[in-house]
Amino acid sequence: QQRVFSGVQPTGNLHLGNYLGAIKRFAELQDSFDCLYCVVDMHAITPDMRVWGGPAELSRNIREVTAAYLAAGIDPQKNIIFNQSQVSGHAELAWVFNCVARLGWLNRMTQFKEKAGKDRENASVGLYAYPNLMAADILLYHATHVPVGEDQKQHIELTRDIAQKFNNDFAESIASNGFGESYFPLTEPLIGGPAARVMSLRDGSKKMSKSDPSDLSRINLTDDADAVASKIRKAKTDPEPLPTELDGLKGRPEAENLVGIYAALSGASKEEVLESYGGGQFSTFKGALVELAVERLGPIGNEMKRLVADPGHIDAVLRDGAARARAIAEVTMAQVKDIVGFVR
Ligand code: AQP
Repeated sequence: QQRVFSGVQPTGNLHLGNYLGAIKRFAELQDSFDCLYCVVDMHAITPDMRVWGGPAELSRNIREVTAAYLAAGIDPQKNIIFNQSQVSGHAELAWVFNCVARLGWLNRMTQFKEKAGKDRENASVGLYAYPNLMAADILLYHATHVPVGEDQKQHIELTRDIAQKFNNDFAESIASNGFGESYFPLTEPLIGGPAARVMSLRDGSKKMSKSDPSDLSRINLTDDADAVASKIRKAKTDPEPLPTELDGLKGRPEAENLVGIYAALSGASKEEVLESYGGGQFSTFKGALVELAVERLGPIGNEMKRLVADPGHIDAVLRDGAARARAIAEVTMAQVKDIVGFVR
């Protein structure tokens, strides 16, 4: 069975990168896969508490991500929408994986290096072990595919390494418990499209990110039309007109980013966008991008605000999703316990 799992951290400032790299694609996959979409709230508390903002903000952000899933068209009946902390299997399996993954593997994770910065001694153990919890999120449901942005590729590779090592280490027990040659699948990332890595509007070398101190660097999903327009108009560009061919975008990261955003929002390829706007001035293209972004994002932002204003529906969706996720997770955890040898 082909199953999709993916998640978004409730860390505030949901932006266009999260939407194009992840949430929009989640909605597109719901017709072809059995999908679980998680609000990964346990990952959200891995930085210092001053960074994640405290309990009230965490709760608000959990509801905001759920609202974004619903507003983007993910059907909570057809798919499972839930928050990670409500299914204890995530933490239980993460512990097993803490004992499967090697320190050397985690030491190579670039996201930890970036997020811990120079003050590594003060980074939380959770931030370091984050990829093991992510592997648990995915493998708890035997997910075969994970739609993510480009930045998460390394973590999916680690998930495969963990699955493989578990399958090897426990090969005999896996076979004697009747699971054949391997227990966990080697999950494939689904990365791609013109917006797999949306860049900051202020600096084409940095990815658009929730934690960028400049609000002008990103388009938030709840930005109103005026904010979207002003951010796109102020987006950094170079003085050259848009090229007519894809090759002409080389070495022009800001131009490439805006073309990629237009392509992803419109469903066209970057080549097609350049066929329409190549050779013209940036101001003309930016005007068209503003119009498209407002048309596509406006209804999502409005629906998110409507849902969050009365969170009863959101909370009911999360409760129902957690119960359904738990039913799958409990089976996995019972099997993992048998495989590892924990007496039940
Ligand atoms: N700029 C991006 N372009 C494309 N995809 C992106 N994603 C994030 N940024 C971009 C994808 O969104 C999903 C959810 O991300 P996340 O919330 O789990 O964490 P993140 O990658 O740490 O998000 P941010 O916005 O970059 O937060 P900070 O500032 O905390 O680092 C993932 O699939 C991710 O690939």
